Amino acid sequence: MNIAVNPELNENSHQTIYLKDYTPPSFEVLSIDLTIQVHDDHTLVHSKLVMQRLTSGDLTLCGRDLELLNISLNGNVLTPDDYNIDPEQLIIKNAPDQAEFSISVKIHPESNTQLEGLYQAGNLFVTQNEPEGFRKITFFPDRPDVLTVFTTRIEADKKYPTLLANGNLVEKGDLPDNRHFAIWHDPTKKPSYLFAAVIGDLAVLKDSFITMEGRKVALEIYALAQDLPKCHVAMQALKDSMKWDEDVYGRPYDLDNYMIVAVSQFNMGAMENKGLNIFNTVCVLADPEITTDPAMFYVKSTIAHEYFHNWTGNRITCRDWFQLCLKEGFTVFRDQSFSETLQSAAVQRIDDVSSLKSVQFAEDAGPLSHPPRPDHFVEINNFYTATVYDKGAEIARMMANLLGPEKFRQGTDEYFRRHDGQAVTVEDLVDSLSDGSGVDLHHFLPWYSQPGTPCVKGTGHYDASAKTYTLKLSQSTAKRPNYPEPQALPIPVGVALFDKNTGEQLQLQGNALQQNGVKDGLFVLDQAEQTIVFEQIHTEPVVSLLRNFSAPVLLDFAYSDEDLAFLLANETNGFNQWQAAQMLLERILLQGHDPAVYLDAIAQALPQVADTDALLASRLLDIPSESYLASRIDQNFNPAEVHEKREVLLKALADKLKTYWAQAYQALPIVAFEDNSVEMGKRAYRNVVLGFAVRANVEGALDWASQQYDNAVCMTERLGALRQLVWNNAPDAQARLEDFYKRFKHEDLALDQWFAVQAGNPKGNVQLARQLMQHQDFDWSTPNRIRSVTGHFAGNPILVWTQEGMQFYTEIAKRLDQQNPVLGSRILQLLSRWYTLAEPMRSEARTILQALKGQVSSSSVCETLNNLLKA
Ligand code: 0A1
Ligand code: ZN
Repeated sequence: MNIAVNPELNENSHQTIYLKDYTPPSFEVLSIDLTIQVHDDHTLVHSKLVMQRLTSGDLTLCGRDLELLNISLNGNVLTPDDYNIDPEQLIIKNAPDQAEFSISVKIHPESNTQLEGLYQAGNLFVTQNEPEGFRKITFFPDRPDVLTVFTTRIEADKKYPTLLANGNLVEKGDLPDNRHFAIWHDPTKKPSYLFAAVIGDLAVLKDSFITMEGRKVALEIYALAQDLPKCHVAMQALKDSMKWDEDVYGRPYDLDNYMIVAVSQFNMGAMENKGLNIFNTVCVLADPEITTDPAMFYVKSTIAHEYFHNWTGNRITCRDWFQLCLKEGFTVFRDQSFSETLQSAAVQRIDDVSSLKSVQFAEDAGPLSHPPRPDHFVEINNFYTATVYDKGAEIARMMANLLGPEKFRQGTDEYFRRHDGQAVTVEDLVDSLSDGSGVDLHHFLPWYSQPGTPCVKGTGHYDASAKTYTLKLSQSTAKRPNYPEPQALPIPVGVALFDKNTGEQLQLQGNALQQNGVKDGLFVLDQAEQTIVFEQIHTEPVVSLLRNFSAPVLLDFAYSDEDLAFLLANETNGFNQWQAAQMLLERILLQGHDPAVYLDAIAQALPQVADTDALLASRLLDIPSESYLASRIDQNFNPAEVHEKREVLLKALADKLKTYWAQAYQALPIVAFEDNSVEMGKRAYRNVVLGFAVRANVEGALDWASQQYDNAVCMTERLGALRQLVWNNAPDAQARLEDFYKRFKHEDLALDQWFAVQAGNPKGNVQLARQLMQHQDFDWSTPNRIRSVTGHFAGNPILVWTQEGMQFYTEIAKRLDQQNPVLGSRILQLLSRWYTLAEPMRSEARTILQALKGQVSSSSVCETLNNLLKA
């Protein structure tokens, strides 16, 4: 019977699932034996499931797009009278307490374009089962709190020599008809979302790691043969991550092997399947010639992220998908901490905060706002969001900072001790951290369930005669529809005082201050309003707040512009210098402040920072993006006006330092490539300086760009130069674009950059983006290629927020609705701020979005569209 029904769904037929309705599974699965037989035009999946009753209730097996061939229970063939089946599940009536199933289904990976379940990507068959892909492979209780032992037999034609699944290889051999098989056994219990299989023809890079317990782990990275030389960076990052998790968290790896497979068609970055990670090529392949420094850094941090999941995600997993931030938030915090060891910690924090503010704050300010632990969803795929990942990481960070390294380690030790092998909740994490450290952290729980970005407001007053500095702080969070009145949250506010005259940092330690709740410079604001008095302050101070971005909040403190300029010059932590610059810039760009104070301050600070830390200098020149500025404007948003203001400021900054750019650029000649923080800093700074030099019309600057392109020894230099040429319509632009295409047309990831640089051209237009999507190398089956156009075009709100721009995105969402709804939904989310537009654009936007209704039917795209229209 074919149950692969694809009914015309409308918004009402998609079910909303609530956290409050969670019920434990009624059966456990003691083991599953899977046989996957791959053929050119279909795949057969046979499973033997041994199940045992835990509680009363139905025996439910999830299944989607499966053709059920036969099913037997405890040796008896079942007929349709014995079960209820619908497009989502199979329910066994009156199931016995011990149930052994044999089930055979037919599936079609060769035509699976959604990239969930088992799918064919080129010559490779791979799985993606998080969150609910396994139900597209076979019938199973596909929920994260059902863990079992998997044994997997894979059979395929010998044209696919690589047959992989989780665990240890126990047997392999030949079969008739030029076919062969491999049997894998994973000794650890795991939920179905961590199951993986790979069938293809791949080369492998091998290495090994000796754990702190003295066990040797075989490390293998599988990729197409031509990509194997690009796997060394990832291999080193894997070994570094394994060592770091031992050193910092005391967590060794458990299995005998760790495999990574590179796949070019993948919806997300990578996937932490137990012992068999599957990676988007963009997150694993790296070579200076085709990979920019930030992209190479992304490879290292993604390798770390997936590796760290082995403890935070796999050995301890989530009870239900509402708890997604339990594994994701904590793991992002862990990968960010690891990445700090690879480059300047200040720059790592700048990059993490900059992305938090431009993506998560924006998400939380609009119709897609949700708490890190949502309490309902229609499609869980829509909740792999910046809020779940990045705000989730900030919550873990706040608790870690409050405890300090030693107590935090006691807390995490307790978490791993209590819950290894279990599927748990956010409460379980907070309980463990509290009990292990001896510090009660339960007041942090509301951070997980309350949406919106809190705003901390404040004033400071120095009393010269009393020698006191009084800080008044208050917090507020905007109420969101369908959520209760927001409550005050515990907000750790990093505080330092600097002597206004000398710039020296003042000591805050002392009894008086401890009584006031400031410990080691961290004050926890946990009421609606609080006052703190610093005593024995002998000279007038400037306060630095929210140091190192101690909480994910907006800060609105009554600084004068001069105070901020002071902090830009005198703060001892590079992150705080950057933050001071950003606050000044927001005042100029959003509140119309005079830029003079900023321009003088940056002109003074920059050369010195550049000499000591070029990477930090490259970030100090960050000007808030138009998208970020847009996220701060809640009504009457006029994209052209924001663009113009930003351009004027950029020009003023470029002109202010016109002579400096020339000097600075000449002082940074191209040298041999080295992968370290210092050289990466120089490359980043050279590109930023080049951009300003071009903007300031420094004589010959566009020729420098052409020369930099021609002499480049790595992609960071080549692409940095190409961007200037293309974005400034330089006479050389076309020739260099053609050269780039010729050089890299066989390197998919480099070709993505070729698409991206053109799609992201601020002087481009929708027509150009559409043309790129008509190009012979554009490929609708590869999400990276689609994103290289849609994602980079979105960097220019002036182009997006036009009728043509919005239509461009809704057309793509419509096209992907059936083909790849996960991707379609993510692309549609780019329009989430439509309702802030000034009229008549706002009404036009509504009309365009409304026109999409009825034309889409996937739960992912429909849920996003419905939410957008609720704004
Ligand atoms: N758990 C992965 C992210 C991921 C989520 C869904 C996917 O397919 C729809 C793929 C990967 C991570 O956090 O790395
Ligand atoms: Zn993750």
